[in-house]
Amino acid sequence: ALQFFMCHICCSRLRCPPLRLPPVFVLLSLQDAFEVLAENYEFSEMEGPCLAFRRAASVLKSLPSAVESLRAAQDLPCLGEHTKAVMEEILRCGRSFEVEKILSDERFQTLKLFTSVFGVGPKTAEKWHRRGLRSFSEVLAEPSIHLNRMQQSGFLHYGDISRAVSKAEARAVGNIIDEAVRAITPDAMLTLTGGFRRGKEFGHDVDLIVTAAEPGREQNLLSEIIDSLKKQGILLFCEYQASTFDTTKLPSHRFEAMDHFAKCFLILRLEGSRVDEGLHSAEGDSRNWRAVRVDLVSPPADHFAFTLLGWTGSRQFERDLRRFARLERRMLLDNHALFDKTKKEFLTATTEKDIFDHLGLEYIEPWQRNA
Ligand code: 8DG
Ligand code: MN
Ligand code: MN
Repeated sequence: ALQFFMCHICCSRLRCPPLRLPPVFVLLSLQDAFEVLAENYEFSEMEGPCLAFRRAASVLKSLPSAVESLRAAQDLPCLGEHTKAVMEEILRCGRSFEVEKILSDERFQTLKLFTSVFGVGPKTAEKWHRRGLRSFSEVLAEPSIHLNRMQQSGFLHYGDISRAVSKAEARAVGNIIDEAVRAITPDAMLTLTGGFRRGKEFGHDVDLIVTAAEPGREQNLLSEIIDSLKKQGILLFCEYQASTFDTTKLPSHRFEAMDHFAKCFLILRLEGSRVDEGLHSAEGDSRNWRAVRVDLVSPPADHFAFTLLGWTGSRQFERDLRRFARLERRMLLDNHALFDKTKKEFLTATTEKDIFDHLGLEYIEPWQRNA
């Protein structure tokens, strides 16, 4: 059967290439196979097939049990010819020639390794690969390569931030930021979002939304939180992006478009979280802290519901919801707003339920948005 390495520390099957980890062999599921194909297309910037395989992986994820027979596979929606062929091959022979070829492809492995660094996207990874670089040490030793601040921090904290964040760690991070917020103003509100809000046990980061009681009052909130974290000596990295939000602008067609609300990408030092000695840290290092990636976004209060819905994910769920709004309802939805193209007006919402109501959908609980 088809096999692949799984990192048993961070539970990530495909996203954790720290080479020093003892690998665990697992069966490669159909879903993993599709994710490999999707990622390979992403590396080649072929969005269409990439999304087709992502969607197929999501369809499988949403099923109550694994697909084990061709018959069960036949009735599944959203699967194209290519997807079906791969599926058939795996169900018939337990392996996929195409997937195996990708997994053993040197370019795929290198891009996978490089993009696992915080701040390194497919374009940068491709550039480094084209220059003949194949490992972190080669990248770090190359004098002509200038790493930006984010990438420098990405390499510096690589072991920690490629290790999964637990629910307890997410809660601890939430408490630290909540305390900072309450010291700044009593009427601001902090909300956990992202994968943890969907009930996931582990995540790659902690996603939080912070809002003030009234629109406009959130303006200095993020900078003040950042100052507070800095004073506490726990801010290891911070990239702050000021708001570029414009109330008159229509919601974006493109899902991948960046968020316009004020936000920051952080790496925080979380005390009391032990690091497994000898695995992710240098030998003999028994520090009692770890680095954690945190995303913080700060929308004005009257746009909170859209931000909550948009940042709760999953990415595939967001894509599907926006697509549904556009094609079935002639409405444009993004992290900021909902626009009705027929009425030519913005629709307001104070809760996620309001947004589902506008879309004529029953409320979907966060833990049902994992596909
Ligand atoms: P994970 O961290 O457990 O791996 O999963 P996740 O929580 O679902 O993924 P995520 O990468 O943290 O993204 C959470 C949601 O945030 C996702 O639905 C997309 C959304 N998001 C935006 N804008 C931005 C942005 O500018 N940067 C990032 N990193 N995420 C964004 O809507
Ligand atoms: Mn997340
Ligand atoms: Mn995030």
